[in-house]
Amino acid sequence: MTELDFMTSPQSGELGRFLQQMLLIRYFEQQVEERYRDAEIPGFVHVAIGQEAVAVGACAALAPGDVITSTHRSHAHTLAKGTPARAVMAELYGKVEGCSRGRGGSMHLYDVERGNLGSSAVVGGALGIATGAALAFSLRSEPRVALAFFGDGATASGLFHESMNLAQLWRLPVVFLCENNRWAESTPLAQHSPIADLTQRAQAFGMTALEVDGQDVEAVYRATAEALAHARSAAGPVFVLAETYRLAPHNVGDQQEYRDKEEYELTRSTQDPIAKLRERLALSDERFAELEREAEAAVADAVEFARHGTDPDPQTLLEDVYA
Ligand SMILES: Cc1ncc(C[n+]2csc(CCOP(=O)(O)OP(=O)(O)O)c2C)c(N)n1
Ligand SMILES: [Mg+2]
Repeated sequence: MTELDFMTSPQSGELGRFLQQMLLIRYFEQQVEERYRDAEIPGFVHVAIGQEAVAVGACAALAPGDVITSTHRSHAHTLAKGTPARAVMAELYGKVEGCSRGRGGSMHLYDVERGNLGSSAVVGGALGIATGAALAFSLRSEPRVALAFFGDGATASGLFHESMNLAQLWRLPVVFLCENNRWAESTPLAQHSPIADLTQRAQAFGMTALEVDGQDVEAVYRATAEALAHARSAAGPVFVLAETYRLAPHNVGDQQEYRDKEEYELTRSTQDPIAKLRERLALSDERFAELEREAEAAVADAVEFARHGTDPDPQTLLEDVYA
């Protein structure tokens, strides 16, 4: 693994903002779980509870003009990239006011204006889109970077290897950010990857790799900033391996029969990125409760907005269909 110096730090006050964003995402996802169980939200829903620090730290490091792509577990990335909670919730409810105009749902969140080129339900499916965007930036000599979020399971997909290969060959400005929660649905890392150290995936292409504690939002911010600077300077793509934890079932409804219950409870009580940041900031109980109430209120507002949204007109069904 190539070491890069972590020189960039968030400015003072930023960590407090990170905490607010992480709390918003946590309350949003908990509410989504409940609304889904009450059959208000259709389709499949995957929450990123436990992985909030990766989304928030990485998106905070992006410059205006940079873009992201996401996965089936995309609410946190989309909120962290700046899409309002109302627009994300309305999308989950299938409403016209949603960020994908109600046509996508949970696994297809788009917000091109805010630099979100979309999430894909196909594991690894958006990696080619991020790489293609980076190729466009490179050909136009624009100082922009594309950042692709994906999971450890996606590193076994063909598109991952094709994207890594071309990105390195052509020195494209792309950051491949792997959220290693060591699970692909019910399959543990040891059963889907022949190597335990996923930075070796990058080494195979001669690509710079960084490893970071994905439960530490500041560390994620600094590592991503370093990776972005490297990619932006035309030095080539960077693979960032964020070690994280899925503190929730794979999708809402998954009973997690495959997971050791004691180990799961221990991980939940020791690896919560919000609890870690709260401790780091030494917030009083009153201040933390105030932040929780703010997040709760913003999510309640988003749910009410989504419930009163507009159902798409069936007449528009074929609009935006290209193939
Ligand atoms: C090409 C493809 N194969 C299988 C699936 C079914 N599937 C959905 S999520 C998932 C696991 C993905 O694991 P990972 O990439 O580590 O992401 P995580 O769920 O851990 O966030 C699988 C196999 C799919 N959606 N697409
Ligand atoms: Mg995974």
